[in-house]
Amino acid sequence: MAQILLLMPAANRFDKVSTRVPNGLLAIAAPLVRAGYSVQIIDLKTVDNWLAALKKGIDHHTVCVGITCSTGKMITSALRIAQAVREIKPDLPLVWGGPHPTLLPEQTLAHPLVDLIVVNEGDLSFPELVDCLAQGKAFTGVQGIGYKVAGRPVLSPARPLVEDLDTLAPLPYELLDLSRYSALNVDGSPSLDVLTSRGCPFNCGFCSTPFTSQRRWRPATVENVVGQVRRLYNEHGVRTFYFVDDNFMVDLNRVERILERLKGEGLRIHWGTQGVRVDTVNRMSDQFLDLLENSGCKELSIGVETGNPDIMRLIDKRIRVEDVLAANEKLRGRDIAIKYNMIIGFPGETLAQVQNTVGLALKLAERNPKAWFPFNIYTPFPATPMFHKAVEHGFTPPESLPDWAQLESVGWERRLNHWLSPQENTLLRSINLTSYLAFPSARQKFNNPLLRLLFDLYRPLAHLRFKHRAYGLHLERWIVEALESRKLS
Ligand code: B12
Ligand code: SF4
Repeated sequence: MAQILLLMPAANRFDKVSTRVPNGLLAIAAPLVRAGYSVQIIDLKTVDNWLAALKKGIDHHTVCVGITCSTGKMITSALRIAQAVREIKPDLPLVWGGPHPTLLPEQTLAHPLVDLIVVNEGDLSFPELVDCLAQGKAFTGVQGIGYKVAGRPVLSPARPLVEDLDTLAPLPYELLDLSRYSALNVDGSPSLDVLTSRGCPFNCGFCSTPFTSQRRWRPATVENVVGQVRRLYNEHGVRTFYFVDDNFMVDLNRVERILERLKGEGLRIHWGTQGVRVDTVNRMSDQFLDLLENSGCKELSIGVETGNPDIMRLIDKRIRVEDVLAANEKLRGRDIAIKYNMIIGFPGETLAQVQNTVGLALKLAERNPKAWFPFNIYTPFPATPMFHKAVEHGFTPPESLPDWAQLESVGWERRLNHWLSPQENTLLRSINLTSYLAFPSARQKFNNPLLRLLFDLYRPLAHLRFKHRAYGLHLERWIVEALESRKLS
């Protein structure tokens, strides 16, 4: 039987903290399994010896190897695997897909370890391409792919986005050992990421979703979402779900109907979601919030980004600091962890503005003890509205696939040109590390018991540092960064 091998490279510090299921690979595996192909997924986050797994996985039935890839350190891992595949079976086509090849298709194709790419959604393009490869037919007529002619990158016409998510094949979870994954550790029960919609109608300056989704939000129906949850609940024992949509709550009525249906069917779950906007929270009624809490909601991940009106405008967030404070008042007092995502270090942002954002976080935490605040350092991802602003401020974009590995969201400013002075950068890195570890609600993110114990031990010190902005002699940061740079080399 013709066989396809799909590979998830390793990424960064978050791989081990909370090991997330590779939904992109499951999505492209689904139609292949339905069409009768034998599909294998090797996830470097969960296998102990990926090279041995690769050697075992490739045989004369293998049609091609698919590699998913985001911008950043994952590229280094992806190239390493691609090189290994070349050495095992030199004529096996290497097909790349995912965020990075989608955002920079020609440059990705220019690398010798990339034979073909799928641009943007692969649900329809990839099975068509695989059919062509398996049957030895020409693939140049397949929409949404890239290939090479005489070594030069050529892109086929773009494929329209999938409009009706209900038409997609069910995800083949049997290809993975689900016990190795965790999205949110509420009570130690298995937890998994699930997608209920794609796309987002907004246009935030740091985000590439407006580019890839063309600002079109496409929801699966209530029946489809409940069916996905029911299946994971009954067949795989999953009790905690994390909805990883770009924007889960565009339609509050739909969320309400999903939660009512789950309750009606007796599916007693815990759940969390990313992709919640502040203005959406401010549209929620008390009844709706009661429903969230009673239906087992354990975390809402909300994009606040900054505590400064000028930066809010710069990033086109379309909310005000007052809206954030109002949303916090609505959410306080409930048994729901609130993850307020913050970004610091935007081009042109002053240290005083950074400290304002820290101040906003402390104010929110004072009113709501269930709040926590991962502060990330702004990363100029390609194809985002703010990318050019970053270049204007001194960012030198990498020019080849291997070089984009340096734009790893954790630590890119230590490797590429930017606008921050060394002192500013050091401060931002200290805020970044301590913010993740300073608040108790972050605990349920850790699925590794040893890391959870370390978190418990270190958290009081992290909180002291964050609250008093005391980053002198930041030994912990040196240790973490030294360990990470050793892993990078
Ligand atoms: C869930 C999610 C996460 C989760 C889990 C990610 C995971 N499972 O690995 C968490 C919270 C951990 C996370 C973290 C981060 N994320 Co994130 N995340 C997402 C999100 C919202 C959904 C991913 C998903 O499941 N999509 C659904 C599947 C079906 O889509 P997909 O993976 O893109 O796959 C489709 C196509 O790309 C294609 N495809 C994918 N792979 C392949 C492979 C082949 C061979 C082929 C043919 C096709 C193909 O076909 C698939 C089906 O159509 C995306 C946004 C988005 N809409 O994709 C951001 C996104 C991927 N994340 C992003 C970022 C920036 C981050 C962080 C760096 C944020 C931060 N500062 O901390 C971190 C670092 C993550 C890491 N380990 O490197 C960016 C990536 C930008 C880039 N240039 O790479 C995105 C695009 C968000 C954005 N709009 O900016 N993330
Ligand atoms: S950050 Fe969130 S709200 Fe803004 S465009 Fe991206 S997905 Fe949409």
